[in-house]
Amino acid sequence: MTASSQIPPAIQIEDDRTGVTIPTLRRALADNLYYVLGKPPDGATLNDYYLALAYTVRDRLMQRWMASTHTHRLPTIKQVIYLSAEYLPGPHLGNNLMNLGLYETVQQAVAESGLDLATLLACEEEPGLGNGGLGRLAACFMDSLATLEIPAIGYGIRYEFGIFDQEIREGWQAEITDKWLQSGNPWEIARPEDAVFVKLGGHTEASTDETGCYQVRWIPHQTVKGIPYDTPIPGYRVNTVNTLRLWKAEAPESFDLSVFNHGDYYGAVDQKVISENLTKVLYPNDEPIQGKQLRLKQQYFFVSCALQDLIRTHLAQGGRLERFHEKFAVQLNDTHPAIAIPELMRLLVDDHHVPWDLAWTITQQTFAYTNHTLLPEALEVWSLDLLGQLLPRHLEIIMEINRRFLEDVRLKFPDNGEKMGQLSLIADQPFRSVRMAYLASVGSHAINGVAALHSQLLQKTVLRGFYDLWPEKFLNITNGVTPRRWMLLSNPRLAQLITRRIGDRWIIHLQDLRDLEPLAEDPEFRAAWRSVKQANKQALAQRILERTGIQVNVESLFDVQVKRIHEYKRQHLNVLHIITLYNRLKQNPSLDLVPRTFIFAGKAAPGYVQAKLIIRLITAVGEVINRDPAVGDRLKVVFLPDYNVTNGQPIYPAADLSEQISTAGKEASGTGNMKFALNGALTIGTLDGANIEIREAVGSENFFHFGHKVEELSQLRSQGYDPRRYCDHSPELNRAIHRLESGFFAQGNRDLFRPLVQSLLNDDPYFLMADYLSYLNCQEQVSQAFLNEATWIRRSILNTARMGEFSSDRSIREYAHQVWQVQSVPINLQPYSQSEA
Ligand code: 73E
Repeated sequence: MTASSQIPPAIQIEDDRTGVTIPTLRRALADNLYYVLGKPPDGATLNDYYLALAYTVRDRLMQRWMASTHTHRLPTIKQVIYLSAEYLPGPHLGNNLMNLGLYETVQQAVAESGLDLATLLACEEEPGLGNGGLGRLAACFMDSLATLEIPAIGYGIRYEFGIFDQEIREGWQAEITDKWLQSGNPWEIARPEDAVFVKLGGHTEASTDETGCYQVRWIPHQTVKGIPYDTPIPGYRVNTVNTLRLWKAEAPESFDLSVFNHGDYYGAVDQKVISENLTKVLYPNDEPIQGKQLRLKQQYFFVSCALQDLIRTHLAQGGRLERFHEKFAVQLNDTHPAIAIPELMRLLVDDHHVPWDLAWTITQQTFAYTNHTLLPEALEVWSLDLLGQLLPRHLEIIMEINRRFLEDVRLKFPDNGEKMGQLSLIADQPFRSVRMAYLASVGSHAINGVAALHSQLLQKTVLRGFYDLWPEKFLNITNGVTPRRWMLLSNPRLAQLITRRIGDRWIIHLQDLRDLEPLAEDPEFRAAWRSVKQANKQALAQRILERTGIQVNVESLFDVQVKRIHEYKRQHLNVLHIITLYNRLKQNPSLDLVPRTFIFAGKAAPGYVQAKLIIRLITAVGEVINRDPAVGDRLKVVFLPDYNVTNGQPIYPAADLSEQISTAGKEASGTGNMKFALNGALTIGTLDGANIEIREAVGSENFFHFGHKVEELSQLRSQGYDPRRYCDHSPELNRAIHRLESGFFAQGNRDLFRPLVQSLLNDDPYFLMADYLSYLNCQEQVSQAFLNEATWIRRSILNTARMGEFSSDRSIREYAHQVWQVQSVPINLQPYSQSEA
């Protein structure tokens, strides 16, 4: 007998929690339905089946997740800590199936059990824990971190109510509370054993201890308990499974017994309600929420939970606090978590008795700050009053950071009192407040913007003084999107076509899409490309019909603008174009016009009156145009309700034209612009945010650009901008504005759109009037280009082929090397007991 034949054949134990054959998956599904959900197959709802399937998939992540967590905790391994008040991961089931490589097998297993995977996937309520681009970016980054096998934890808030669901009622936005947790969340695991306590309010007391050391004690008014809920974030076809850890606030005890015993039952329950309110709801605003104490509480709460969690695990692993920054690289997703800087100082100095100077070095080495906006109204400040009430100790620490910082400034620029005022973390006007972007800049070793133009403007405007002080701290890292969700999952037809021709490495090396370039000349490939686009348009048309009752022509140009509704994003400029085309048709009914379907989607902040009016404008223009027989199916205007990750997925693959038309200098980056171009839409856009880099990448001949540049707009402004002048010089603009003024789209009501018209005619802060003509001419070029199908498809292929650099994998590699100094850590899948040995 040979040695090898003595080894018994590998025994395959097909465990119901790990096996991936079809019979095992079917058994696991039935098992989870019965034993986890307590439902017999004949009494189960579709949602029960969805939950059973989700548990079946979660089981198959568990070994990788535990191995990753175990490995990532080792003191020698540096971990990325992403602090973000928002995450928009989208539905997990489809993504997890794909990343595990189980999509097709599970589809078949489910089918053999008499179910349809697509129907089960549709049961999942997505976690809408963010407003828009910033939260979605955090989710793309979590996907890329795991795929690149970089150890990471995302910390955030487990809002009980996420972003509201949007309905359109009589043309207006109506907000419906989001109930994402209502039917159970199979992806999260509560970890009450890891709870931490967070102090709020009260006062501080200074003393000198027996060794003569100055000490400060914070005596809080209230304490809340933070309970972590963990969600696994698996990488694509790797063993790494990172963690998204979201915190829920609870009362420290269910009942305040002393109050209860005194007979004040309601008073006791009150405390519980007050605590739980903290993480009850996401502020549905993509601008900062000024002056709201609850918002500051939310920010402080999750940041304090996160830092306490890190210090605890670090110490438990035998780590030393002097080395905290060698174990963790903490990224601040905008200023929302910037209170982490004084909080880490407090934990180090007050709780762990680290000397101030050392604590400050550790803090600066730990944090890095990403700025996402330059809009002046969006720069966060907290009044000293409010901060002092809620976080008295942090206010003292911020004042001390500022005192020391300004002392350094004074030494560098003696006799320059003005400089000190400019750089101070404390603003005096219009009220005494902390400038959070300044605090984040002083407390971080790296500061980045999210697109090349944005980073330049950041250095020249908002953070100019800090750039002059420390140019070496500043860098640009252009945003990206994950090709897993935004191609593979959302555009399977295109993904398959591409993979058939160039293989599947592009999924993790998006630059490989370059190999498609020569195929742009191949008529057969072009035909296949066109078929995919048409099938995607057909699928979207079907959804449009179901959701809005509007029948659209799939041969028409699908002209799409989907994003938050905001004046600077200029959805109303798009509308002015639509009205102009309509006017032309009314003037000349036999006009040979390239048929278009205008598709809009996006939520308006509930308190943003002008944005809500823009939604009403879109629906009103649609109501008139869509039913005008003189128009036929040459123009259609659609507003798709409730834009979110789920509803966005079928939109990008079906677009011919991507509208990226913000006022130059206002959109920090944009990421929708990337999703469209990656899926083969051509862009019409201003030279703003990442549009500039997209245009450079795809080639200016494959991108329709228009509008004033940043410098041209500042010139216009300084010359005394007069929007009415443009009306006088353009009869078509004049006519379009007149249509609005006359009440034509509002059943004769001349008041309805008056606020919009007045804003355009009187100050037009976003320069719609100045850019109108250029936009119109550019749209004419788009129409002409669309008429030539062969060259349009060629350009579409070239867009996709050249979008490789806009993968969030590239962004994350840049953060890893230039900011975090972290490496990939492949995860070994030995059974846990062996890896312990
Ligand atoms: O340009 C986008 C950018 O692509 C920017 O407006 C957005 O961040 C995206 C990702 O970098 C953004 N969101 C917010 N600030 N910038 C924001 C502000 C307050 C609350 C919520 C979100």
